[in-house]
Amino acid sequence: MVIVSNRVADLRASSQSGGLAVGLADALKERGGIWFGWNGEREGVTGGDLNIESIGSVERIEAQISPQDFSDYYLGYSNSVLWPLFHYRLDLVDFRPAYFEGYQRVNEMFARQLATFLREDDVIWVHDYHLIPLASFLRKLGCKQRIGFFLHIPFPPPDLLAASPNHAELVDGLLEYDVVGFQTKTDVVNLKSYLREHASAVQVAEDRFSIGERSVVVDRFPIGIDAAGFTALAKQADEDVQVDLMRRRVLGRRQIIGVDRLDYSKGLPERLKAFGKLLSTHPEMEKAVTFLQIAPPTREEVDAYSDIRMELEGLAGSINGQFADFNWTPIRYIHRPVARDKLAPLFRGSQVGFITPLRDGMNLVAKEYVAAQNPEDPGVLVLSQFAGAAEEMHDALIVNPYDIDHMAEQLHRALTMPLDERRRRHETLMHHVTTQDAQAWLQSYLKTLTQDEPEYGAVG
Ligand code: ADQ
Repeated sequence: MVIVSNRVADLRASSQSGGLAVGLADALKERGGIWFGWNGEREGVTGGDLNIESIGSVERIEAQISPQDFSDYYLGYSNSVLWPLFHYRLDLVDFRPAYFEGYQRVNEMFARQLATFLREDDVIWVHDYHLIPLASFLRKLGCKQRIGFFLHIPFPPPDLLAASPNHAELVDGLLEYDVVGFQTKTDVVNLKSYLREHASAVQVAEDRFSIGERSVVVDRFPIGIDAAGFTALAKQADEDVQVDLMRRRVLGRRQIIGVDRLDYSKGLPERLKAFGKLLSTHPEMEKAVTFLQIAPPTREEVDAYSDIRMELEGLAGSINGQFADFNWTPIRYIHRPVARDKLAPLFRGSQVGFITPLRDGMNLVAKEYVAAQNPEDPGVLVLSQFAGAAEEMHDALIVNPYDIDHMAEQLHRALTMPLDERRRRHETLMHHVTTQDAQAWLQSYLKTLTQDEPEYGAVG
């Protein structure tokens, strides 16, 4: 098995630390193989030496990229074109020919470097938007192996995609895979409609298109978490988390929690405004509830990310300025990453999980919040209708993240929800999170990827 992703996971991390990368790493260790990706440094040399490390039956291979590649491939095409475009934010897209050239250049280089390690019977699984054209470059080098792609972020509707000057090349790149996996039905429908309108692919079955001699499966594989592992983690609170919980219990104060990478797709300003609205429309909530938002900065070299950081700091400051008292700060806004073993008990000790992205592939935090709850006295998940997770988590309070007033009302509803309703909702959500977990995702994707291609005649 060969996994390719922009960054290579730490294969020595204990499975205790959880997370998606660990699930994939375990699957790789079981089968033996390679994990290939960029080493994360920006000062390398294009085509420079690979860093190869053997860990048991797995080889961890890291490639270098130059400062120019970092700017064009990583900051440029991946994070200033594809990320905003795929999150429906055309207003933030920065198309530049040099970015696309850099994207192609790095993908071609990765393909050349990886090809020398491949064996005939390998199965290759490529992850995420940084690497869409990888299969097409591998095919040009004569690779006939089964190659699958999984997109962790949303896939936009044809009209939006067509706004990108390189849309045809991107989709042609996808069609070089044997399996193209998405998080949601909406993403699948979006690619299928694009293929019907713009491409020469012919639909030969519900989930399969043929292109010349070959065919590609287009399907959804909703990603999950290691639910059992996260529940266990949530039950072991460190002393500092326990003290925080006790303090709130004594003061009779409840907590709303949000945890995200600081990203404009996560709907953070709208979320802070909704909390401010809750305080102004329900004055009895003053001093009775605190909003803890953890959002460490990412991709700070991209302008849109420093803009969102400034906007949030301003908003948190102004809401705190309006409502805070000497013994109560309404919003606690943390910029630093918090370790998973602290996050999990913090989720368990928070009465509302407030997860309201404007657009999100899945959103694993929503699933982690559910897994962390005490089933006897669970908190309530308030979830954006535009998170992939909302497609199945119907028992969350589903909100429109652009509608501040409605979000404030749903926060109030969550904070005042009777115990039996909380339990009933949590039970259904928990059933979903534990059955559709990371293992189920992995197995269903790999099953599809390793299946032989059936013979199909074109429909019609
Ligand atoms: P992300 O955009 O990173 O992932 P998400 O799925 O919510 O979004 O989070 C991934 C992981 O990072 C979670 O395990 C979470 O606990 C952790 N995390 C997030 N914020 C954190 C913080 N402030 N401190 C510590 N840990 C934090 C992309 C897509 C998602 C998709 C995932 C997986 O954007 O839509 O669900 O990939 O496919």
